[in-house]
Formats: sequence, structure tokens, C-alpha cells
Amino acid sequence: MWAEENRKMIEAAISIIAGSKSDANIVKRAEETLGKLELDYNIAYLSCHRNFEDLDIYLRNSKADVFIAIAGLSAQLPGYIAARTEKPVVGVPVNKAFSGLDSLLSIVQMPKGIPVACVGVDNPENGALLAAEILGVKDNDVAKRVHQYRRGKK
Ligand code: RP5
Repeated sequence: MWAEENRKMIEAAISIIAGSKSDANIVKRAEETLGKLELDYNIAYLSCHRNFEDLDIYLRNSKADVFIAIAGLSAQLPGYIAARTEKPVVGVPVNKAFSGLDSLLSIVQMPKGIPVACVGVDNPENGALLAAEILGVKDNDVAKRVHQYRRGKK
């Protein structure tokens, strides 16, 4: 089974999911921020259009407390994840066309009852920081590192 073969991919508190390998440059920047914050994360490249069976398995098995969902164009991925988990989902719109406005609106305009928190276009640093702040609500050590990062000390 996909999730068993990829057990290591589902165990961190933060899960980064991107819709395409073509988003890798944005994923890398999220990773850099999470690295500065000394946080573990998993990364999966799973499109809600092309790999939805694997994505569903991943989500059913994930141990994440917060998801960072990175997608461009008609960016259904964050909303798709939010429909399948009650954990917070942070969407990062990617500029692939129309200066990223298509992706931004796709992520932001969720129906009532299924929220997605959305950061700016091509701003994975804020996506990572917001995910850390969510974890920091219940984890003082994370909150301290977030505090230092925000003051430029990390
Ligand atoms: C989205 O479509 C992905 O997140 C990516 O930003 C965009 C284009 O994907 P590719 O056609 O490059 O795989 O699903």
C-alpha cells in the first residue's frame, strides 16, 4: 500500500504537499524557513487532479497537525485537502499564469465551513511561518523559535 511504503512521509507534524514537481522551487523556500525554525516536516508531490487516489491515502494516514499546500493555476489542492481533514490547511498560491491571481482566488474562495488559510502569491516563507505559529500555540519551544525568527534572530 502506498502509505505503508511511504511511512516516513506521513509522520511529521508539518506536511508540505505540492501539486507538481514544477513547484519545487517554492517548496524549497518553505523548507528553508522550516529549517531555520528547527521543525520537522514531510514533503509529498501529489496533485489532486492527477494523483487523487494516492493523495487520499496519504491524507487518511498522515500524522500532520498542519498542512502547507502549494499549488498554481486552478489551485484546488489546498481546498481538496481541507475537505478531507479538520486540521488547519495553509495554502500557498504559485504564480504560473495571471501573476498568480488564478491560484490565489482558487485557494481563498472556499465555501463556508471548509476554511483554508491563504498566504501571498509565491510566499512560502509566510506559509511555513504560519504553520509554525499554529504549532506554537501548544508548544512553547516552537513559539520561542517563531519569536526569534520574527525578530530576525534566526
Ligand atoms: C498545479 O498546476 C501545480 O501545483 C502547478 O503549480 C501547476 C502546473 O503543474 P504542471 O503542469 O507543471 O505539473 O496543479
